[in-house]
Amino acid sequence: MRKIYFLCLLFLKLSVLSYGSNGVGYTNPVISGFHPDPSVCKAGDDYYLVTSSFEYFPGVPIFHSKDLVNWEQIGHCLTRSSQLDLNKCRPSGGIYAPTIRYHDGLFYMITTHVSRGNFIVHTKDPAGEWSEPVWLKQAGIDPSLYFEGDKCYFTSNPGNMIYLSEINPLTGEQITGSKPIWGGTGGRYPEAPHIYKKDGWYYLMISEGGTEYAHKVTIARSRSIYGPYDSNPSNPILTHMNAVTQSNPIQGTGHADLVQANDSTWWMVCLAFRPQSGLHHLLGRETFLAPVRWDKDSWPVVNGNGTIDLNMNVKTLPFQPVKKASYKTNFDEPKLGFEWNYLRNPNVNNYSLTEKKGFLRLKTSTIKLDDIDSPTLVGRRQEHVNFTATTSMNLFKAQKGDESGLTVFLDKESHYDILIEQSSGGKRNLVVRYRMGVLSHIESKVEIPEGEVFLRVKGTADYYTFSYSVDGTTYRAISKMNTRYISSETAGGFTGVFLGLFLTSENSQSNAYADFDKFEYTPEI
Ligand code: 6LW
Repeated sequence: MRKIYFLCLLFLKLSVLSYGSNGVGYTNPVISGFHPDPSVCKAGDDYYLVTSSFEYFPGVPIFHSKDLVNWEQIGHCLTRSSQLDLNKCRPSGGIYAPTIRYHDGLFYMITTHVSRGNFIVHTKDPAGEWSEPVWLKQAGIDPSLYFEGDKCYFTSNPGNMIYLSEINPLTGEQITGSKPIWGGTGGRYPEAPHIYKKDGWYYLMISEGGTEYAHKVTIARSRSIYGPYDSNPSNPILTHMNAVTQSNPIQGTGHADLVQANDSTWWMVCLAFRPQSGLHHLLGRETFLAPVRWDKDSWPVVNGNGTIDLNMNVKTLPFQPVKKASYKTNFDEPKLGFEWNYLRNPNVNNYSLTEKKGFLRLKTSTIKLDDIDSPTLVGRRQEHVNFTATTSMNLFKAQKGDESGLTVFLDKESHYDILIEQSSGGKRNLVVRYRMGVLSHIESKVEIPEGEVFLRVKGTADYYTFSYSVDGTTYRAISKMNTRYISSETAGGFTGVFLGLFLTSENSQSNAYADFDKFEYTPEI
């Protein structure tokens, strides 16, 4: 009896430890690394969040949480080429700004393929497969859905106004004409519209100012969904464009979505970036969280004063920890984790986890990292400013012109590579190479013996340092490059840095393959 009593006590204690009742304070960003344009919805006790994926495949990562702070990726909404065709997709083209909503037992995800238009997919199981897309007539980016009764309203921004129409979300049919409803408060690029209803008001929240330093969130309301919408006299409700936040490590706050939690508190998710090395950011735009209250005139107030911080000293929902994506893999699982992505639609025959157990085998193609195509490349996001990533690999059946290694990749014109290159006479070189715009530069080249080699990149705010080892213990640093040249400010675009494993060949007859034994990403927080 005594034993049972103690076991019960222990169980109770463990439950309290892992499902902490405190829930006070959290750290922003809540999803780090390139995860922009967050949208969130609630289904029962569960919260789901999606972000943009541009030219990467699968498309639209989806996360689950019970407390809005701790998020676990549970899959992607667009996993099949029939849903997402990224053929010849330019860097930062492809999938922009998804919205997720839950209505009547179904999850809907609406997004833009920037070269094709807006579409919706739906599912009963957000961690499972989503439907084939239905395409919509109304143009403009940043589509959103608002459900009321049996009606579904669709907003997007064709031009400098937010437009509204009624649609059938299962067929894509547009039921009413597109009506302009609000143009914001005068900031450029009025976008990211979402409609919510509270206490008889329709609230239309948008972003303005562009995704850089002038980014802001504004809101208007109306008694009718079609307007006229009156602007909140206290707009913007979130921005870091003013003097008060000029030293804040978070900048560019905008593109937000609201959700009301189970305990009736309101929360906002938004994107922002964290400048490093002067005013350069590397991790793309990330997902942040802020509490929202409603003031006496029924307007939302974000985190007390319309700004957010890295350390948020606010009461949260009770924490429920989640399984975090692994930072280390020995490639002995049957599948790669959701954190691994391809560039455009991959040729799946070029990737295998089964041909040699415990290894990721890459097979060659003549498509280069610099092509608008899908090279043999699989990577994961750089999620921390300070990190070390190490992989061990070997190259087989290689001929002159075959090369394989680790790339620090922003886009086809902005990447730093550490690789093994096969040269003539059966020789092998370890090379560090930079691609910056039209410039391509070989920084180091050293001859190395055949066999396994360990490649390492260490990132800090200012530099990526490249080193290698032939025994896995002693590393030789051979090159150091500024982070800023592959930052969003220098290179442009909407994405963030990926760490990718690749293999390419000059020769279409090459049968080369590379076996990667492990990939270890160690954040330094
Ligand atoms: C997105 C727009 C934006 O469509 O950037 O910052 C665009 N906001 O809303 C691409 O992420």
